[in-house]
Amino acid sequence: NFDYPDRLNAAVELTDAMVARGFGDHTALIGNGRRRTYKELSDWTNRLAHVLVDDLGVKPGNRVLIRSANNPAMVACWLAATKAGAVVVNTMPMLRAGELAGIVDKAEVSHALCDTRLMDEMTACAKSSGFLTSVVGFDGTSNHDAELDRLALEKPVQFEAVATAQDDVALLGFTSGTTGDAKATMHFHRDLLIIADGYAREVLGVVPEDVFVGSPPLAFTFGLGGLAIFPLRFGAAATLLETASPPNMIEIIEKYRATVCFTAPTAYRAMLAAMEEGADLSSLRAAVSAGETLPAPVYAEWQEKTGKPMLDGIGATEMLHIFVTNRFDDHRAACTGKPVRGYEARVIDADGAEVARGTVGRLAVRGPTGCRYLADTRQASYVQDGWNITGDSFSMDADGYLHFAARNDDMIISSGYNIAGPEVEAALLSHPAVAECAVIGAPDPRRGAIVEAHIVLNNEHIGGDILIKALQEHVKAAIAPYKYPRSVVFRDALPKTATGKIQRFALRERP
Ligand code: 3SK
Repeated sequence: NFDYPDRLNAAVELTDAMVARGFGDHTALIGNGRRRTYKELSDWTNRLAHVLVDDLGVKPGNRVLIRSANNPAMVACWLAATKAGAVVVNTMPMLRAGELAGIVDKAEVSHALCDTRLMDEMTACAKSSGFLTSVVGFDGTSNHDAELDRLALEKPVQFEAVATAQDDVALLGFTSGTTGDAKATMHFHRDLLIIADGYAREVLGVVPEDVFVGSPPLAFTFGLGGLAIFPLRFGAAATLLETASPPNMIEIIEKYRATVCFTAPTAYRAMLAAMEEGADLSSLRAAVSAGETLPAPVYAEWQEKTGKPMLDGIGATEMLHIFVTNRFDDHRAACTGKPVRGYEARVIDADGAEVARGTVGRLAVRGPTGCRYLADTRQASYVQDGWNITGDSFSMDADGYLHFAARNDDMIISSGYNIAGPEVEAALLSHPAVAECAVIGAPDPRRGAIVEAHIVLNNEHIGGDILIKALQEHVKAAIAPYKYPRSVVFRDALPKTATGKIQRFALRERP
């Protein structure tokens, strides 16, 4: 049971309420080389909320976009906008103007708060948008050297947060569908607390002494939960890294004796290698792996080297966070575990009937959070009879443990990033040399999968290393650079059905 008052503002619960509960002097955020206590975070977010309401005219329900890498200022902006009753849209720092414009238009974003270092693409986006009324820069390095920071310094540290209802929308989480056509998932104020009071409390047993570290962007709900909501809900500390490469994470783990890590298997593999070189990860008590399948050897090696289990889990932006997971006292290799408290899971066939134990089918879940797409006809296929159909194939064994089989759709999951093949195809097709293309995920031992483009060239063009490089740069300039095809294969023709549809499965079936 998750019991919250009717009037509930999640940001107040994570800041002012923590101060009232005696955590004022505890470290809340670590980043940009300094620590901030809960009291400082509460004051900072109240000042920022004043700017949003008094100077920028943000009204409850307005959509506020935040563009930043993971840093304390991004967390503060998110909390401030939530205190002001806005609906926050967190975005990844690598997005280009065209991608930002798609989000702004879909979410009808009225205000954008942008790290000044990332302003160029934001400004370009603003020029083409009919919705944005203001774009304000903040200093992501926390030197308070940008417009938003300067305005905030003049404001009082008390702010009467908007008394939102527990089921008012607080967050729009964007996720790319298989078509690359982004979907926005709406999450209530209470949902932000449920993921902490469910998963983080029940599975991780978070305590105020915990120090969190990890790599997922705060713009991905996996990161927002794991690196902001979970620590702040329990008086713990969050370390925020703008570049969360494995070496940077290791440095932070060693320096701050971090106890809880959220990242993908690729990074854990690199951390295991670093342990061979003497890296000290002994402070970690919880290693959460999600976002891509955890290979059994990584799970086994982690257990062997640290003596602690790696907790594999599955979540979805639609569900907000992890809903099936292993536990400290109940974990197995090549197994995703059992539902988190409050959630139920079934494996069903195409007609919605439960399949026999051990049989692979579609994973369906229901619980206190669930999919609510913003104005999207795909809602009807994602939620059927109250069950969320996740798009993953699983089997459930005789003891009720869930085992991942495959992703049902065309998403490519590379190093924890979800990349929609059709979006990369569209970028490639805008290059004059490309006549036709099909993008698939190719297996890769380090990244899980890489983006592989199969390309038919226009007549006058000849394939080769120079053209491959040019195509890769072309994609990087058009869309977020991590989506570029690491592998390019030139072909005379693409396999097609009689009706002319490209048969991507034929490309995936490698000899
Ligand atoms: O695995 C995922 O894709 C995911 C998405 C949102 C939140 C949490 C997770 C693990």
